[in-house]
Amino acid sequence: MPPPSSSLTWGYATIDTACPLDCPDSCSLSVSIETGRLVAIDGSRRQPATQGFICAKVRHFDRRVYGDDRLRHPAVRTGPKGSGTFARVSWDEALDLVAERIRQVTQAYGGAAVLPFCYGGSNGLLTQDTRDAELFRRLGASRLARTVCAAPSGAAAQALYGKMAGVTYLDYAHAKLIVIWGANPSVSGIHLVPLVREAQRNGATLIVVDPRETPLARHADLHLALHPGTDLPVALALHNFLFERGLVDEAFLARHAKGVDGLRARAAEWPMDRAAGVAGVDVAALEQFARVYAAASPALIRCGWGLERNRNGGSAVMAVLALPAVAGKFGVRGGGYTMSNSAAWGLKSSAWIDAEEPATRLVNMNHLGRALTDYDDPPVTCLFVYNCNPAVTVPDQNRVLKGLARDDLFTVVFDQVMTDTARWADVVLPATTFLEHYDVARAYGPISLQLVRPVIDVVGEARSNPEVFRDLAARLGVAEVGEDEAETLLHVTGRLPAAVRTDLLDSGVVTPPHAGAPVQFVDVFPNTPGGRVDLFPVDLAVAHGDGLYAWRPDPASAAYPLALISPASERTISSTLGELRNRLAAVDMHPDDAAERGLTTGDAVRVYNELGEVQCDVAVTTRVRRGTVSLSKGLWRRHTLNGATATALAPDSLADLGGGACFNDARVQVAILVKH
Ligand SMILES: Nc1nc2c(c(=O)[nH]1)N[C@H]1C(S)=C(S)[C@@H](COP(=O)(O)OP(=O)(O)OC[C@H]3O[C@@H](n4cnc5c(=O)[nH]c(N)nc54)[C@H](O)[C@@H]3O)O[C@H]1N2
Ligand SMILES: Nc1nc2c(c(=O)[nH]1)N[C@H]1C(S)=C(S)[C@@H](COP(=O)(O)OP(=O)(O)OC[C@H]3O[C@@H](n4cnc5c(=O)[nH]c(N)nc54)[C@H](O)[C@@H]3O)O[C@H]1N2
Ligand SMILES: [Mo]
Repeated sequence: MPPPSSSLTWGYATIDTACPLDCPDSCSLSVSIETGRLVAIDGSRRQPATQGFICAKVRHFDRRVYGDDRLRHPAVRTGPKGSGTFARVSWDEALDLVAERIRQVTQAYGGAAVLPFCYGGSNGLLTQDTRDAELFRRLGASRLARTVCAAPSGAAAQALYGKMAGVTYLDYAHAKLIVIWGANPSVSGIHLVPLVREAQRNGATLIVVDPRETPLARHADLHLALHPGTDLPVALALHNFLFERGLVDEAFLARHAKGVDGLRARAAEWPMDRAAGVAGVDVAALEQFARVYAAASPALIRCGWGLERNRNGGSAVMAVLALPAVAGKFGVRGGGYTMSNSAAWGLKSSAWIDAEEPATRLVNMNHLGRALTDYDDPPVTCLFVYNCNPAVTVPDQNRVLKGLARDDLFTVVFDQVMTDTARWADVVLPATTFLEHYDVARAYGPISLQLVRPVIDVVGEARSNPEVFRDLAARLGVAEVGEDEAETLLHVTGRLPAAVRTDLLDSGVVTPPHAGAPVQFVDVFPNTPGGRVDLFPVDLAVAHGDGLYAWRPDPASAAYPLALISPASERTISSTLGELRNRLAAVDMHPDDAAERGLTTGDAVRVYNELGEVQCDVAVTTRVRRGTVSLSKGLWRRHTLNGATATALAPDSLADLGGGACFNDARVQVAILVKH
């Protein structure tokens, strides 16, 4: 076990730890401290993919840790809901109050009236699904379907391959063709970028499929700037091309796949010209893509999350991930696909959550607004938010805010900073950051587990998640008193395979037996029943009736003709670190769309639809395709003129698979507000 930070509160030291934030890379960090205070953070080489460098966000993490918005002590609301006025209280007072209210709510309505709400604050194994899950399960609280991200792609990857491990970053150098499909690693996983560029220098072809001209699209041999939500027809047209031209790896399919005919039949509906027409791309470019993909080996697809966030998202990801099977791209280093590698360890939190999951109501987190304003039997009367900032990150913001404004709703927000959600709380609890607590960081790009440890003195009275949930459980009489988070670390790691645990605690990092770089269909195989790729999983539940790989047309209307997408920004991770951003947000718009509306860069505009309106600046740029506008995800309410963010325009409809969010199905109109 590493020493606790208290032994380091004086003098200067450099300590190894890792970043557990919601990003594929999960960097290994070298942190310099002086007298318990953070001096500098940089990347190390302990986890090979980090290659000694990290993003600017985490390099400047001191601005969050010691910033003005940091929560330093518990507080209770003193003004009207949402006014953001709070008075300091002690932890005992705060937790007694929370326990008392939870007791009242569960007595009046039953446990299901309590809704725990958490998602992406940390990808660590300790900050979610440990003591929190035990508490809420024992209370019989409503369950949360965590669907705001990766639900459609997760369902697709599970059904096809049983979430088989994918190609890891360092193997990108071996590829002769790299397809970056709906991902923007220049922002969302920066360690992939130099490896893609290196492969290009070694002669690899680069294809980018994205409605925006991302930094890698500018360096690509082919940029397919398709209309948002049209990946499914494009991928099916590629399959159809392979099937029709006899470019299919029949031997591989016979040995390793099932459901080929189902996929082939759906693909046959998409000749090149039909798919190109729907996607708004050049037929010749699409054909070139098909030819290049069929011919190249090793050929690699990095599938991101941009293509899942719409009504066709699950089928789109399935069709994309099915390509290497149909075209026979597996079995060589640098060939195959990368999606999320978080399942590569086969870890299940059920191994360490010591409480049965109750059969209570399952609330889809994309329906938070509905749950707060519409659900009864029982009504949601206590909302407990942690690791999440739903006031700005889940669909249908206006409905969410309406719910948070309910006077009869008791809201607890447990966070590191005064988020937009915390402002609506009745009780605010201060959380530690990953520099102040233990965690286990699990990468989902590379394959690694790393130990996260407290390296600086805790700021103010902040406490870790396991500590607070255990304390609350004790106050509510559903657990023993007095466990701290180091004990939770031992508890969770004690349920890991022995070799993994030893490596993790001794060296701080562990990569799997296949050295963290599996060759698909050589070192790893589908974890599906029968061990085969299932190209047409018949019992996969698809929303919307017409089944798997069925395309649903664009939701645009004459009133709302523009597709609004909200991709990741380099300044925040979802909304995390948004408190440090000061500039007004701008919506990106193509020059032709801007000219039609008489708009120029710097004008203030209204971006609106039937759900809401965002008032912000416009930036006129050819980096977004015509008919598409783009406004970053993760903005805070202070970043727009009217306090609304892209989620105010996002419908709470669900994707075809996994109950996923449809952020990119927002269709909008844009009009002038104030001329520059
Ligand atoms: N700096 C930073 N890093 C992050 C995050 C962050 O917010 N900031 N978020 C983290 C999280 S939570 C996640 S899930 C990952 C996401 O990682 P990515 O998947 O790389 O990020 P996204 O921004 O969701 O989408 C990537 C690209 O998809 C494009 N796109 C949008 N709609 C479509 C479409 O219909 N089809 C296609 N082909 N492309 C489309 C967007 O223009 C964007 O360039 O990144 C993680 N890393
Ligand atoms: N418009 C639009 N919105 C989107 C998306 C989109 O494409 N478009 N994509 C979405 C995606 S990909 C995702 S993943 C979601 C993420 O949405 P959220 O789950 O809301 O994630 P964050 O915005 O990062 O907020 C996480 C919060 O957890 C807090 N936190 C971090 N660590 C801890 C801890 O140890 N303890 C406690 N108690 N709190 C902690 C952070 O301070 C932060 O305020 O957003 C979604 N929102
Ligand atoms: Mo995400």
